[in-house]
Amino acid sequence: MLILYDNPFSPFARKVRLVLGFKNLEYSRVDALALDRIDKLKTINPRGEVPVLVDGDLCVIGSADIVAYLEDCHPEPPLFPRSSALRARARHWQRLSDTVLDAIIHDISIWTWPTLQRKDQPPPGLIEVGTKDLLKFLSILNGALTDREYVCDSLSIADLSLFPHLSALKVLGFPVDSDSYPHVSSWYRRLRSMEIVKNDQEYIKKCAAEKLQGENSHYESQKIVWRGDRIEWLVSKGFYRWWLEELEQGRAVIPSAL
Ligand SMILES: N[C@@H](CCC(=O)N[C@@H](CS)C(=O)NCC(=O)O)C(=O)O
Repeated sequence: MLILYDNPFSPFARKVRLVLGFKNLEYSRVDALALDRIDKLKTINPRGEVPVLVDGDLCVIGSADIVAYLEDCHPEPPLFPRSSALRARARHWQRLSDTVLDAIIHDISIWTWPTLQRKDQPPPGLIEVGTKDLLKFLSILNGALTDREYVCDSLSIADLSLFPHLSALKVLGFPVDSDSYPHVSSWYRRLRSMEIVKNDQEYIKKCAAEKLQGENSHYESQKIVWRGDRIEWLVSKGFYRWWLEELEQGRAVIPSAL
């Protein structure tokens, strides 16, 4: 039986859950970022990040590697298009979701995360710069979806990578004006009506009701685990002094590679 070291609210874990659903695979899941499970997670992934997939003796770390592993072991239904050009396009969009879209949304939404208890305000200008980049991303995606139902014509890893990030925007306080991005908007509705997406949404809702209510947090509520792409975006926009202060005050943690 496959075991997914999961977190209901992680977009990367969510991507893997959608892939497991798409391939109709059975698995069990552990909310590995819960405070009482994180030490166990670090024994299999020293970075302390989800998702991790365990298949017998094999441990696969990171969403893109997990997706590639599942595609190798269970090629049907395929997650990657047949033509080489479309496969390159699918990988491109998966990487853009994982590195660029994730970084922008992560860095501007810290103050609206239900799991973090930040009492301060974002550094001046951060939300504005992030919103501008987010809208630029949406505009590029809107162009890529012109005359297409899915990013690579038929449903692929590109769609399943993008969706978890974009579907978090409203909850995180960044609703998108659907009139400005009509192709993104109809693509989004198409994805949302899929059974695997609806089932996952139910799971997230249930976990939110169980774990995000009440006084005692199930998750780390003070420190943020920062990694490469998220730091890169922030630094490239000039917010390095703010981030250094976070590090010096012990509110920012860099994962251990080994
Ligand atoms: N590149 C990794 C990124 C995974 C990642 O950033 N996971 C975050 C959750 S979205 C995490 O586990 N962070 C540790 C923490 O928040 O304690 C992947 O694609 O799986």
